[in-house]
Amino acid sequence: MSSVYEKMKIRAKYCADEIKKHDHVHVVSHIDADGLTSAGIICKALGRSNIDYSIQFIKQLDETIIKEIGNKDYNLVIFTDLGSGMLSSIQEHNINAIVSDHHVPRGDIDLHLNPHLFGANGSSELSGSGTTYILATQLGNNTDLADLAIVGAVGDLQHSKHGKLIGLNRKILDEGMDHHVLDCYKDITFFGKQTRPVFKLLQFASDPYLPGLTGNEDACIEFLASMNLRFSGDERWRRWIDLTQDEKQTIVSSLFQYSLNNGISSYKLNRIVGEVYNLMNETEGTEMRDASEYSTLLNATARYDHADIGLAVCMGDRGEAYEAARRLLNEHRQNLVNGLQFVKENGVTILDNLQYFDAGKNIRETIVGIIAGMSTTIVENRDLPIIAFADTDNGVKVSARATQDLLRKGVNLSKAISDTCNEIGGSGGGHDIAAGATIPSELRHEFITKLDQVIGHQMNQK
Ligand SMILES: [Mn+2]
Repeated sequence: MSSVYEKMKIRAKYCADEIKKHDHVHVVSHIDADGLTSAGIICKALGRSNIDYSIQFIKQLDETIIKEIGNKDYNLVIFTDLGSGMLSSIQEHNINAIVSDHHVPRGDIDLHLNPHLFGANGSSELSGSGTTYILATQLGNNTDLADLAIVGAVGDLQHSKHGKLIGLNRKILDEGMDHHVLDCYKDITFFGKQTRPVFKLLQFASDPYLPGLTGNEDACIEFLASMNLRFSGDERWRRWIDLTQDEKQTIVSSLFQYSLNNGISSYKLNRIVGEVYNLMNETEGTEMRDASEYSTLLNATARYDHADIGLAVCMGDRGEAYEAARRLLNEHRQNLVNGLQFVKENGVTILDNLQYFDAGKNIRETIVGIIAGMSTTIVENRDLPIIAFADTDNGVKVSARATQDLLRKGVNLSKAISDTCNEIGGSGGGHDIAAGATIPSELRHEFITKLDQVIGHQMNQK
């Protein structure tokens, strides 16, 4: 009996053989970190096989877009990190397509590569980029692209549930380590180890939330200063990577002690340390060295309609495109700060089983979900999911964020959101911990009332 990985490779080989019949293909990918790395992987592989390509990034694959693609009469279209939910439509429009995706399949086509078809879980065991990596390895000698595959998996938070990558992601990680393009080890899990001053790691810590430190810059600086940890020789704040092993150990121990003193359960406390993933071909101290920072950099390009820049970074541009991506990341950070400030000033409305805020036009719909997630650091009640509304051109964007603790209490936001859409209107879905929808503006009130009931029901059933 061959393994799931071997079976996927056989299917991937079948898809790769089709690609090799063409000298030009069109790639359609999702506009987020997983979609960008998927596109980067397949475009690099195509380039190495001397196959021309064109590329298109989209937020969501719908009937209209599929029809447009169908009208273009491409010889072959490769869909990455999307497509599995729209297989019958792709077929109806007579598109010669390869779908390399990890979302739950609906329908069936011949050239379809998806972990679900082989009994693997597409939300924790393989991302769009991982699926596309398997495809790329059957097209040529592309094992070095395992690093991008892992960036996509981390971008989709596939490592977060278990504190490490599992399943097929793990196989890809192992391959990347064998080829010295990846490294993994246990370290502090907080964001920004490569590029940010150490106090920023604590200031933005949300999982676990550090009462008294999270969101409080002065307190974080003082906490570190009390350990004599502050500046480097040139009076600049040191980054995590600038610290010695002993200093890192001191901070981690102090954080454990601090958390214990502040009543954080050992279950949460264990999330301070977890597996982290480094890209060994990237320069230390750059975003691309750390899978988590890399995926954030890519998301910053995608969220501001500059997927082209993110893709160029994936393809290896460390000059102009990288500089542009960093500028977008800085703007993105400023927008997050402003968005959080909005939530601070306007507060949240608390219902029985959720809390929500309506950002109107004050927060971009593309970042309102992140702000909702970050709001756990400023709201008083962290035991309720946070829901956010933001105006869009065609209705209201709804973003919902939960915590691992809430999942353990029975909350499943993906299901709650789609059930509520079915009853009230709009369309949406996502993951158990993070989900979203777009609904007609006038349904805001009905939607939140129903969602409150649905989430209450989920927690009661547990
Ligand atoms: Mn994905």
